[in-house]
Amino acid sequence: MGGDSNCSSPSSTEDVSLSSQDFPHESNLSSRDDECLSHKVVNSLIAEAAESQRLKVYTKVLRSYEDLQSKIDGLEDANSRILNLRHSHILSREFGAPDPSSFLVVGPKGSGKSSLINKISRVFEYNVFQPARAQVSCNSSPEDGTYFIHKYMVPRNSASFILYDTRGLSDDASENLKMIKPWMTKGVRDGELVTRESDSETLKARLKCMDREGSSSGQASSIHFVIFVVNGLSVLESMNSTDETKKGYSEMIKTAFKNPWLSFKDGMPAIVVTHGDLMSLSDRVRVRVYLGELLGVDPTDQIFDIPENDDPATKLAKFDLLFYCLDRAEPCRPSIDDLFAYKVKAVVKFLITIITAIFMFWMVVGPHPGWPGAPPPAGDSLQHGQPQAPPFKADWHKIRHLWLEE
Ligand SMILES: Nc1nc2c(ncn2[C@@H]2O[C@H](COP(=O)(O)OP(=O)(O)OP(=O)(O)O)[C@@H](O)[C@H]2O)c(=O)[nH]1
Ligand SMILES: [Mg+2]
Repeated sequence: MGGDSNCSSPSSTEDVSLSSQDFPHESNLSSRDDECLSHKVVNSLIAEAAESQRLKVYTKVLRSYEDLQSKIDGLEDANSRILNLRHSHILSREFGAPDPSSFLVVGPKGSGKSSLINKISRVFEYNVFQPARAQVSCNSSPEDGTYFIHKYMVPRNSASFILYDTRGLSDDASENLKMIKPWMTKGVRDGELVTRESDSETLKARLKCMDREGSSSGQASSIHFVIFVVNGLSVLESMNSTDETKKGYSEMIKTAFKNPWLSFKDGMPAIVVTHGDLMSLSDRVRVRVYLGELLGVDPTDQIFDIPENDDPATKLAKFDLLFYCLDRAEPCRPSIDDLFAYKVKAVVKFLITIITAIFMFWMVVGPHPGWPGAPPPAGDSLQHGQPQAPPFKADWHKIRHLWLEE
């Protein structure tokens, strides 16, 4: 500690040639001792306060798991509130409704980004036979994983919101900056290949083969908020380890998380901790408290524990995450009122089109006797006593020369 270095006793190997005035007087020594003592007391008080604060946060996080259990009754309500944001693409194209909120899913390689997309997507699917959407890498080979940006509308085919799966972050902060900045400033393209300078030649060649259709075309979409995914097991290992490589995981996520391009003004990304199903509850709580301190965020509010479980509490954690992100992406998201207004606009436009079409048809084909505004049929004038035109009678003998050339 900083204070301790000032309190070291004078060395016995000090230069004997120093004159007596160079040595501290007795009175000075005692005041310095007092100072050291007060430093130690202050430091121990600070350490105690920090520990009690940590304990408080730990209790709060632990309680948040109990709160999830008590909120399970609201599961259906949470589901329908998100589905109410369902956004028809025809609606947005035809009537200029704003795009649904788009969230960029980022995190270290193998942290569970693609799995998280499947976990979230599954919440809105009632057909248990629906296959998983995002490609999950099932071994730890460094060459496997997500290399292309993938767009996932959730629910499938009619988006309430959109998730973008990305390539894992690099250990090199400057490479991450180069990768993230264009996504956040120019937008992301579905199917875009993400390569890095440090990629091996074999990997580059393999990715080129995989990118047969070319990835640079297509319209770029803006990102409205970021979800930062970390592997809870790796965080736990790095917390407890003295091994520099394992400790490096925490440092890497700290640097990447603080990347200013991932934040929206003061709004830093939501953090998702995966692999909780492989940890004890106390370790899951410790990981969240640790991450809260490391990244400077509230672990109960901004860190979401989403393991590979299918229980109602995990489902609620997914909804909590989505509400958090939708709330932060507020300025870009169409409100339910907006969507109602767009739907009314759509119905009015549809009615106007139908009426115009009927009118045009009426003008071209002419009025049918039965239609309003059409002249009454011939029999009607007799009934109403109006004068009738004499019936036409042709004298065939007088006009037959017109055809027979006689
Ligand atoms: N037990 C458990 N395994 C998980 C969880 N999340 C992800 N995994 C596993 O972790 C491995 C990597 O998951 P991915 O979803 O492919 O990770 P990723 O972040 O998309 O990986 P990259 O695309 O390579 O960056 C897979 O074997 C997943 O099954 C989790 O919450 N619990
Ligand atoms: Mg992936």
